[in-house]
Amino acid sequence: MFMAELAARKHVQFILSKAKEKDSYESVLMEHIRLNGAYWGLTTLDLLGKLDTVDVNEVVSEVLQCQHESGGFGGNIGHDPHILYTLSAVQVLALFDKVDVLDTEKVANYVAGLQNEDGSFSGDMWGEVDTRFSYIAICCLALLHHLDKINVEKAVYYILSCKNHDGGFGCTPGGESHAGQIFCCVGALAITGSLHCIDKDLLGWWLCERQVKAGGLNGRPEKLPDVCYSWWVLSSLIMIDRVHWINKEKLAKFILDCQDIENGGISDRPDDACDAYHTYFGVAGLSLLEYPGVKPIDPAYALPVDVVNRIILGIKE
Ligand code: GRG
Repeated sequence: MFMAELAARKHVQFILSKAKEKDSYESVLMEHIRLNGAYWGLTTLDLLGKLDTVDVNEVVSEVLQCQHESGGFGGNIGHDPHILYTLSAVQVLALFDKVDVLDTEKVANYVAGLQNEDGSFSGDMWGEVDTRFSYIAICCLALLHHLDKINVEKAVYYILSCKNHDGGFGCTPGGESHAGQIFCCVGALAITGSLHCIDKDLLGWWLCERQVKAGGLNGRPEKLPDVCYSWWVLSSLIMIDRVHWINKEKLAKFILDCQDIENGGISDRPDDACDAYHTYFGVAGLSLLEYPGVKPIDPAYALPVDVVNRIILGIKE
């Protein structure tokens, strides 16, 4: 089924070299989201079977240095806490089976404290509300075994209030449907066992229309395809059991065409510059497509399946 080949070794080198860069223009741009970068890079390495090339203690110590006294995590050392980086911290520790280095109750209290009266979640103390934060809170609390700290029913109700007539979901009620927000809403509904609240055929139709002629996926109508939507769209289609509605071979070819086979890395579209974000979502997309040699990833938790089995189901391999 797969015509082109994944340059896995090159991508591992690309990720490892990005982690070491300290002064490049790109690393300065990434500074405020270092924990997100760690999640993208380390999950890529795990999916490619190379997580053992990094020093666990170094990673754990770097993650812990980003924790704030409130229990939440900032994007880098000394930065203000935000729910976005708190999930990345928990996911990175989960990859190494090190969630227990945390005071999980304290982290969970930080996340739960961001739930609003209407069931929605703010990203931090400044109050911006977005369905991204609903997903993050639910995913994070599930990984910490503390979903009981929030009102799940209200959280689900709020997410459903962001559902549109086209079957998709937006950031807030009435917000335009966008594949990234759809992943968040469908993921949160999957984790809380609420997928029956979705019209799967209607949403599946909207999602499969995201595939353009070249095989790649866009995030909403009339937009250009981008490798990252291989994750946001495909994971959602898998969760609602409609992945057979897109052409998987053409999508795999599009992702593989976005590789830099000389220097490693994957870009948004063929021949653009590569970065850790698109490399991760490209490899994660191939994982969802069951590309040989890439570990399977869980579409709701966005972590390798063995990691989710260990944490959520308590299955040790
Ligand atoms: C653990 C995988 C994981 C995610 C955590 C942060 C988050 C939860 C989800 C983000 C979902 C999201 C909104 C993704 C979309 C990102 C993106 C490429 C936005 C670009 O939007 P536009 O409007 O681009 O600039 P388009 O493609 O619409 O032109």
